Amino acid sequence: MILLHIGDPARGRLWRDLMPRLVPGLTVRQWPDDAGDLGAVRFVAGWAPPAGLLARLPALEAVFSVGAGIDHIDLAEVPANVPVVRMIDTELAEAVAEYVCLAVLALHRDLPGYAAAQARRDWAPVHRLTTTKRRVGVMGLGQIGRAVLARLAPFGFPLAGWSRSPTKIPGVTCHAGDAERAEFLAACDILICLLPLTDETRGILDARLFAGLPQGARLVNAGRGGHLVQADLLAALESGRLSAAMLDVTDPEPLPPGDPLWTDPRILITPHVAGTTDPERGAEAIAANIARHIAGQPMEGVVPRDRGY
Ligand code: NDP
Ligand code: OXD
Repeated sequence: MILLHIGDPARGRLWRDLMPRLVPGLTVRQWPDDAGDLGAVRFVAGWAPPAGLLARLPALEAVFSVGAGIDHIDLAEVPANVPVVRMIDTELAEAVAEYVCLAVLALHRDLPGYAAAQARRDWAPVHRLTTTKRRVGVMGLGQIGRAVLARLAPFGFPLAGWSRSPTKIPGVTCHAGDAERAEFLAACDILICLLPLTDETRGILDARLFAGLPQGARLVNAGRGGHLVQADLLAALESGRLSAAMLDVTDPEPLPPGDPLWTDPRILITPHVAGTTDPERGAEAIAANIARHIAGQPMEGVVPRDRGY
């Protein structure tokens, strides 16, 4: 039983040693240097399978994403009968929640402005708002959005959320769909994007959306770079519609050295590190799913193809 690992060779080596202990009979091979007989590959796991590879795997039974998102996998290349399975891991969700707390507090307490003032050696305090007066909204109320809201709750920010289908979260004003989008946005002094990247959400953080936010709102994007129209963010910062942003994801990644996002003093950038799957936990989650699959039980995190997330 062969699992072909695609991505970081160090993780591939760890999985090669660890996974056979978790699923007896499983052998882990590394793409492309140690791929062996592609005809024997039953599982693929990692980040982005190279174009054309999956068509060369006649025995393929499942494709596992090492991340919570699956947008890096071209679904058109995955045979219809082969499930695509995303990573469900509470530790990953908690890591993103920790990052978003950092970002929300940094923007709430005007850190980008103070960093710029420090560079000018300028002692320039600004008025501090209490958390109860800073409204925070989360786009995407999935496993990660909910973990983020739970971590933000003790700070006292009024919390709101927006998802595709209606939902209820205690202590959070929940909105759903296009019909309730404007009402949600109008109450977000800090907006956090934790959506999956799909045809519906690509470019959602654009001038139209920013126009619906309160004047001077702040943005955190920890979803995907493809959610953000970068030129619209720069224009919104220039006009004062937005006052600051923290971005963990960009398009492309890495962000090219000449990109104007790098040097805008109102923007804090991190290199897609909000939540990275711990290699051992990732192996355990995928091994557990393979064990379920072999036993004829449903796997956890299978992505409905028509939904795309
Ligand atoms: P889930 O699939 O659990 O949740 C997705 C949420 O987004 C759901 O609430 C869903 O609504 C909502 N949603 C999807 N499409 C739309 C839409 N068109 N309009 C409104 N709401 C929509 O995903 P996770 O919470 O596990 O992860 C979310 C994303 O976070 C990942 O896809 C990835 O892009 C990003 N991520 C980033 C990381 C980083 O390091 N920066 C790390 C991990 C994840 P509904 O509830 O109705 O289905
Ligand atoms: C993920 C990510 O999707 O790390 O898990 O971005």
